[in-house]
Amino acid sequence: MEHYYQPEIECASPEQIQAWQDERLVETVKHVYEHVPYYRDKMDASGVTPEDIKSTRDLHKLPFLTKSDLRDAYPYGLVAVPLSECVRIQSTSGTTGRRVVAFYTQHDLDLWEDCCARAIMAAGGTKEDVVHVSYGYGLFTGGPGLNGGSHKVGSLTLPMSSGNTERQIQFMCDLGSTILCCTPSYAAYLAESITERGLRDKIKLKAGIFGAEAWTEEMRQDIQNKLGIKAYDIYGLTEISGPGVAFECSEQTGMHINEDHFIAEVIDPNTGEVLPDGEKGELVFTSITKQAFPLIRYRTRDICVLTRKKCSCGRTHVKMSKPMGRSDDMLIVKGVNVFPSQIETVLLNKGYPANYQIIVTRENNSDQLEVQVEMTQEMFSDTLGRVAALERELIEAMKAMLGIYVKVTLVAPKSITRSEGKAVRVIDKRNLY
Ligand code: DLL
Repeated sequence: MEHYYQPEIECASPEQIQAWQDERLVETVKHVYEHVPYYRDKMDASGVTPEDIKSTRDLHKLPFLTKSDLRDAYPYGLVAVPLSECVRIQSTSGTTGRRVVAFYTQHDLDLWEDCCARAIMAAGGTKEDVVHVSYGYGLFTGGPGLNGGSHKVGSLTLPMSSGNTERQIQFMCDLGSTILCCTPSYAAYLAESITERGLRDKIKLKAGIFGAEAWTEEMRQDIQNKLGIKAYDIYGLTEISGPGVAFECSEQTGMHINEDHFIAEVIDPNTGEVLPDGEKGELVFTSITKQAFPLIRYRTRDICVLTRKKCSCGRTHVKMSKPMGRSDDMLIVKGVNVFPSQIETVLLNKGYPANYQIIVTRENNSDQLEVQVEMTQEMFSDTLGRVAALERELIEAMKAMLGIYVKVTLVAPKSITRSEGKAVRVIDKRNLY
């Protein structure tokens, strides 16, 4: 139980991984064809039968599944076992359109928790650790996933959930939390609050496992410096189980995808063509060990690169880069593609904190992009009279990064609302017109 670093799986030879994937894919496709009418109809419509799928080399023959399929089949249309076999439902926040609900058998919960346990081990976690879980609990997968993983590692688990920053910090100090799990934006907020209270010396944190939203390398450095920890990335999505689909190891150069459970492809988002490793495109997952809610060729909308370079940690599973934003997060402003992560990079490189808000409006048929940027307290006391010059400097830096004019407004410390879960960075008012 306490050994969730599984070298025989995580460091398996490429041939072994391929053999697992071939066998499990064939079984999964047969299973969904027989048990999920929605899949059968989709495969029939594409003229592909389970017999056509003999190994992963045939994966490209299968149709893609998208979020709109999940919405069409809502709520039970993609469940592949009798409901009496399912023991849990989790769901996405559903900010746009209908919620996505995912189903789990006990076996599915076990494998999900195993994946999270691997992530905790890769961040240096052992049964000696106190794992402080500040992801939300409930329908969101963050809390339950890392909680289950921490139990499997045998660590002492603190199911804090999100919010109540005062109590978070008090427990962290009193109980000696060593590994913090939360969104990177909340970690930045906690770091800020700990520094302000002069409690940096009272905390025992050594590592953080941060994910569920895009964050930049600059933000990683900032959190690492402020909290004196190593900050590891973790990736996942409700549809494919939750956190732990991929996680970072000591090398901190991308996240190993648990290839014994998930097959990853990167495709051209416009043509659907499968791209070779090393090329940037949309990440597509096929789950090959799940019972209740197996998804085949699910388009995540996350843009990233896969690499198979040898990793110093010894793990052989393919690595995904940090998602460079979602294809549906990408803003098109005056015809130019803008990712919030590019704006964040400029700000952090210039020494601003990661507290900012992007506002897009349309005036006289022309898009306007404004970034409100919070100043630190020192900047605020220091820069009276120089604000306009600092804004101009940021406007220049944004122009160099994005190629367009961005209005920059420096705002007072603490004037931008902090997030306790996933940060809402963009307010696009164009839809309201
Ligand atoms: O965010 C699961 C999760 C919980 C992952 C805790 C990591 C930690 P959803 O709410 O379904 O699930 O959102 C999934 O969040 O498609 C990505 O766009 C984004 N995302 C998740 N992890 C990362 C990450 C959870 N490390 C969506 N970096 C995904 C960037 C991420 N984006």
